[in-house]
Amino acid sequence: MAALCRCTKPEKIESKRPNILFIMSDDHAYQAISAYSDQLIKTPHIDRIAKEGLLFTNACVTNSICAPSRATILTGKHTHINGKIDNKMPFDTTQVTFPQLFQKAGYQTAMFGKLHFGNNPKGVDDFMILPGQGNYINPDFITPKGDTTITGYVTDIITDLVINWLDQKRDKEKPFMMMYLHKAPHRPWWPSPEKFAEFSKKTFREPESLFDQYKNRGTAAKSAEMNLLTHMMYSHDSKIRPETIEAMGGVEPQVTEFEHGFDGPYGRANAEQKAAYDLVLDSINNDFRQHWPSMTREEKMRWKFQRYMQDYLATISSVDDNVGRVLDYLDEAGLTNNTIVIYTSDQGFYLGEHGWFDKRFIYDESFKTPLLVRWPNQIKAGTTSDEMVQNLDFAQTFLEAAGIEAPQDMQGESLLPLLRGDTTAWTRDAVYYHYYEYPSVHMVKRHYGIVTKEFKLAHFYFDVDEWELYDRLRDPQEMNNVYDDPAYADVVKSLHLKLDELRVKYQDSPELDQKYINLYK
Ligand code: SGN
Ligand code: CA
Repeated sequence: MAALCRCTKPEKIESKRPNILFIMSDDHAYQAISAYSDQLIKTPHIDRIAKEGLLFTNACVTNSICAPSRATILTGKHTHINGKIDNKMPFDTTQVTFPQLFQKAGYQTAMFGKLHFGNNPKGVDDFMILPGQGNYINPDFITPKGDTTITGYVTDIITDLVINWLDQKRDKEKPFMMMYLHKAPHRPWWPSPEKFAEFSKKTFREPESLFDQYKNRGTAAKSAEMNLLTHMMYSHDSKIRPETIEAMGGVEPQVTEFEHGFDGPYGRANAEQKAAYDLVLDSINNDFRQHWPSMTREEKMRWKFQRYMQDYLATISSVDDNVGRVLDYLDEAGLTNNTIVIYTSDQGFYLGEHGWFDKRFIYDESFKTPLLVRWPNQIKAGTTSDEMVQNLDFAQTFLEAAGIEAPQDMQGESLLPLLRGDTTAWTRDAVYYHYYEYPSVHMVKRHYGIVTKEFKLAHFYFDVDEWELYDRLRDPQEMNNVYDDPAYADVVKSLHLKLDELRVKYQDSPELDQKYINLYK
């Protein structure tokens, strides 16, 4: 109504529109956020978003891998429609993305951090993005004015850029839409020297399924290459110097090994930074040299798990500190009440569950993603929702919150009713998932499926033709594929029908499956 009233100054209307601060990290498992579980790490600053807002406990992605998740977030469309099926396929930049719509509607828009594809994001007035995966130490950035390198630790630097833009560059009379995109905690997990020292002394609780033998599962789980013992690399991941391995006369070979896995990140550090890392590296390497040769397979698995968690969680601790800095800035600048703050990840991650690291599967740890939303003007503090929401829904949510019309062909649903606590307006009872990047790193087979709060039905295809069904309530760890269990015959039948309906609703099809197989060759 206000828009029709000539007596209202445009500035006034502008100032009522909410700001959007979209914070996304890369590969941040919900198991590593204390608002979800405090077994591994305390993340007080990220938790604050849920404490003062809403925690989604059943949020998930449509395709658990980096660039496709980002393309889905930007376009509000499933992978098979926006065409960004995997990390390799180019992103069609002629598509409408939600930042373009915000820009057109008079918002100031900016993007800092990891985008993963392209070098000229559309719809943002200002940006500094990492090329590709980016680097933890002294990272390079692509900017509208050319490339630059900044000395320091990536998580701190991205945050400095965000706070500096909010404080110095934005027009304070206009609303903003900021995409604050962390590289952490993506592999290879290089913490800041201080966090490296702190976390390398900690011991973490092992997941129950660390020694999973993949019984009662399909071929895909058995053939995936993401096992901590057999696929996590000595140098690249566990930070064993090549010289240490040489001095030991070699160690048992891995399935894959990067020649410069260690030197890639470490080689970027300057002398002072190296000196700080070296203290911790020396102790890790000495321990490895002394104990590794006499360890049993089980002990080796445990050692690798602890090394993994120490570094992965240390990078998250930096993310948490930096999220705290930004939340403090919002408070100081008086922006808190009318800014929608979202914390999410591009997908979940395995932290030793099923013996794994990485993601890709429709199984819970990688299918689900953290989602915490704060908007004091609209969301009741300390609430939770277990509705099945997806990264597909973000664009329409932000657009509706800003009063901008969403294009008809976006495929998600605005989460605004849920944010406002109105569950009756929310009718979705199942979501659709489709993963494509195979054959490729980690060798997770192509699959699509349907997930409800109770069940998960997935079809693995291409070089297999296998169906899996999990009872999410009775078997939350997804250890038993009950697809052929006669007790589930009715469930199988009804989920097949529902899956067919979802494929039609979202316009996916056997023809498209084949098209993306052909394009991949
Ligand atoms: C790299 C990682 C993989 C990871 C992919 C995709 N290897 O290839 O472990 O699955 O990225 O990650 S690494 O040796 O480079 O660390 S994604 O988040 O970009 O999809
Ligand atoms: Ca990722």
